[in-house]
Amino acid sequence: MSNQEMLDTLRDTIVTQNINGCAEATQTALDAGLTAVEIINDGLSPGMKIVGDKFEAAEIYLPQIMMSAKAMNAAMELLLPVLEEEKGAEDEGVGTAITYVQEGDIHDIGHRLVTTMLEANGFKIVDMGVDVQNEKVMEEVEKNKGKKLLLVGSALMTTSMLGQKDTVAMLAEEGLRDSVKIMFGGAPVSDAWIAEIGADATAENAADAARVALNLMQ
Ligand code: HCB
Repeated sequence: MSNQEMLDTLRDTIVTQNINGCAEATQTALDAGLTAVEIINDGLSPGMKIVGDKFEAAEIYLPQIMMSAKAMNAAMELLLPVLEEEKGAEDEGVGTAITYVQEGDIHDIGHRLVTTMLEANGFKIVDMGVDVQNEKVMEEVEKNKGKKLLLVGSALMTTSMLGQKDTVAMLAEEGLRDSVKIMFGGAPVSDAWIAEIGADATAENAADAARVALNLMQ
């Protein structure tokens, strides 16, 4: 099977909610020498994009999305340890990253991928999980004040994305804005949004997030 055929198979297992097939296809691709980043960016994520578009067009419903997410998670069980190995730990000590998903939002697949990539690139991680209130974020930033600090927020819905604006405003109100760099991401987040709310950067995917994060820490 060619690399492209393997990537197409990975995409299709997500779209057809084939949980076992997705794990098998992931292992096959790893065994054939594809990197975890290629498998995610060029196989699994395009599948998730198709699923999202079908949901929006009312061609599929929530139970099907949940099964696609389970297929993605089955792949991630195999990929997360490989991602850490692929990057190694030679860049240790680049900074501390506080990662979280905005209040009201439980989409955690992208958040977990970004968190893993940052850890693999030498960041010390404080993972606050999903559905995190801004007040809790303030507490965590305050606690880590004085370190080389990066706030990494995800929002997958236009509603939860609005909370990012409040995050930046609250950091300014509490006198913490200069203590931390801010990278926000997730499908609805754009460069225009980052500029509007006064955050520092966004990133397209987990590999890009690691690159942007390292730049922000320089
Ligand atoms: Co969900 N959902 N969902 N969903 N869901 C979306 C996000 C919609 C866009 C689907 C659609 O309508 N087209 C939509 C949001 C619409 C909107 O607001 N614009 C939506 C909706 C509406 C909902 C519910 C409200 C549905 C309902 O209940 N009626 C509900 C909300 C629950 C809640 O959060 N309160 C819901 C539930 C679910 C699940 C539970 C079934 C499941 C999540 C399972 C889980 O995460 N454990 C789910 C899923 C899987 C999706 C889609 C299909 C895929 C998301 C995903 O995992 N993508 C998504 C459609 C889509 O996004 N196109 C759909 C794959 C990952 C790898 O990509 O974008 O998350 P990512 O992360 C990337 C990238 O953004 C970047 O790097 C990551 C890695 O490459 N990145 C960052 C992420 N964070 C970053 C931070 C940084 O600083 C930098 C980069």
